[in-house]
Amino acid sequence: MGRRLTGVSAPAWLAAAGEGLGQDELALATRNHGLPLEAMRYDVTPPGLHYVLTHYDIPHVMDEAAWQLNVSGRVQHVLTLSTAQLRTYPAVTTRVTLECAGNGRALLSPRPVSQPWLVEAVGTAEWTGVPLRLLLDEAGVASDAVDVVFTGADHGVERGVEQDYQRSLPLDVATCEDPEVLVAYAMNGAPLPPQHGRPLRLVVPGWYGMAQVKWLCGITVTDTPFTGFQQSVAYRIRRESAEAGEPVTCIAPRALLIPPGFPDFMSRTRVVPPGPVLLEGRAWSGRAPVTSVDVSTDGGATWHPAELERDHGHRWSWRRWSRRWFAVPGDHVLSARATDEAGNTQPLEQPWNRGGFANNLVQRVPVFCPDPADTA
Ligand SMILES: Nc1nc2c(c(=O)[nH]1)N[C@H]1C(S)=C(S)[C@@H](COP(=O)(O)O)O[C@H]1N2
Ligand SMILES: [Mo]
Repeated sequence: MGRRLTGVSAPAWLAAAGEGLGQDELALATRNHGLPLEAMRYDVTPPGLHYVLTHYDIPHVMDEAAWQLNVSGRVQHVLTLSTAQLRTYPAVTTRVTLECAGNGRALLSPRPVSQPWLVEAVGTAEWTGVPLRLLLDEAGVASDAVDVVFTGADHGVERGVEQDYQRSLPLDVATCEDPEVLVAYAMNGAPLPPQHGRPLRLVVPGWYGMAQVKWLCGITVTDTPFTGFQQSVAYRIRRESAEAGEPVTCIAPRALLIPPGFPDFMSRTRVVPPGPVLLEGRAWSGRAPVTSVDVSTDGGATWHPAELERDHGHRWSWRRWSRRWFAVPGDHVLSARATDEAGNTQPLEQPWNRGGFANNLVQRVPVFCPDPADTA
């Protein structure tokens, strides 16, 4: 792991009961924006509306032609590839929904102090690149290999540890054919934007965001499990800080509503005129295909099945769901709940861990339906 820099060391901590967001959380929130939920109307998120999360700084890549990707470690031949060389390999395009593992964190109590996501750390893009398996085949992975470590060109300090952003995948995930892990150079048919990893990033369908290493410059095959900061300190599910914890891996099921009606500027409460309303949204799971979505319009007291659109061949993308509702004057709380083929579903009570990871508590959308008789 990296050098200790005690001068800027800060432990991970939890906000005290009732403590508002601090300026440190605000600084992260202004850098790392979420998906405006109304943009879930698009099957593929338009550029600029996809959520963004960057731990350190976005690297300034002046000359894409000079970028090099090194494949090394427990391999027979070290590869050094330019972005132009990568474009000569067979290209694969996959529509993938990415979600940050910390999505939902700011709604937890007590609140883990970090990037304060509500529920909007999600987006869907068409990623084009080279299957990682082809590069590993060409390099010739040694028989004692266990992990593949991915290094980004960004550098920073986290909890007192100076480091490059690094994450690993087990060899079987890295060399899988379905889903194929991609070394991607295009997003929605265009070169990667700077904030999404220009010029190269990893795309691991079904896994939470931390695995999708941006500004990818190194791939190292190792014969021992990788124990870097983002693997063994961050991104672990723990209730107590002393626990080793379980690693964060694939995305738990979640359904979100496209906000109905129109919003109040400050509270974001939705105003919905009385009458028929089409409730609709998106649902996804990285663990198994979503099999059903249920909707509640009474704060979770009763649930009714929604119509779930087919995946149209895009297993790793969110899917549209909808259900008709007849809004009557008064206050309502709307929710949607996804269940996948493996029986994973969304909890109605908050699941809690110190990092606020893999938190898929059902969304609650307060709605006010005005009485037409009350016009002043
Ligand atoms: N090099 C690098 N890769 C990274 C990160 C980072 O800080 N540095 N953040 C990760 C996290 S936590 C998330 S959620 C996703 C976000 O990807 P996006 O910004 O393209 O949506 O990138 C991942 N890849
Ligand atoms: Mo993330």
